[in-house]
Amino acid sequence: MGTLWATRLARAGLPVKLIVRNPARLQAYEAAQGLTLIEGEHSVKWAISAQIPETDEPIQRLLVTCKAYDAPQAIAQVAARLSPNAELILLQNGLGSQQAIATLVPHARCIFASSTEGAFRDGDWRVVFAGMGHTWLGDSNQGPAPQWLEELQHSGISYEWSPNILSRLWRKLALNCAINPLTVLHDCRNGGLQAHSAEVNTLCTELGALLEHCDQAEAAIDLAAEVNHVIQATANNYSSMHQDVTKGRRTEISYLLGYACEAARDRQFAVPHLQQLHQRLSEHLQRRGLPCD
Ligand code: KPL
Repeated sequence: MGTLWATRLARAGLPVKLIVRNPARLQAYEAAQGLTLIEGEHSVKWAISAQIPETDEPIQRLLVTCKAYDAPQAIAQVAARLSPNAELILLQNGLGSQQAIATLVPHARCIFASSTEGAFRDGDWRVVFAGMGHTWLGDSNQGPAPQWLEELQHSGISYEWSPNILSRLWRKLALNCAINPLTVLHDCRNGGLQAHSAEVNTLCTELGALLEHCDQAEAAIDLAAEVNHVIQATANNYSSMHQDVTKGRRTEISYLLGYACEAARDRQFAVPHLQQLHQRLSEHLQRRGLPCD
């Protein structure tokens, strides 16, 4: 997502800078001489300048695109560089990391985002734009849309300011909780869950009740219908969590199922099926030598 945004912003003539993890990554990036955006037959390399977190330069606006489990630490590394009225756009999956970041940098404005854009890397510093999608942005404190939002339009990024971004993030979290863990446990494509519809629907009922209990009643409306629709519409795809496990990568379990179970625990709300699913998934990950947080 970071490459997808950076290249499109650069293409629109906006001043973009990358912050890469460490000096070794900076050296690798400099050798590649830029970020490449591949759209259909077209492939264009953008020589965007890059730096490391320790660079001594104030940050006014920061797009954070690392995984949920890396994001708070990444922000801690640059916190001292943030201008007094800095803005952070947080593009993490699930919930939990955004709130952790907002606590870390209380003076910055945190804008939460949720996107359906599809992209994958076909090499280091290269991204293939796989599917047009849409991005919702919003302020968890329900503040107004920032002025610069129109710049996204000029960059060809389809977006919308969402007055209730938390509801969107909760809804996406519920969808991911109902689909992704089961695709891992049954080792199937999303469509394979059609053979486990009773299990899926039980989870949807419990997730819907949890959403209502967390003051997110809007996010609970017709949840099971949407989950079943997504399963059908993406029947041939492997879920992102299934892909992570297959490739031996850490999953975002803590920010999806983990977050849902913790929200239930904090409110003393019983979610036996979600808890059991969390337990089964944790054991599965452990057996494969993957972190279960
Ligand atoms: O968002 C998804 C993912 O793979 O992460 C789907 C499968 C569409 C819904 O859970």
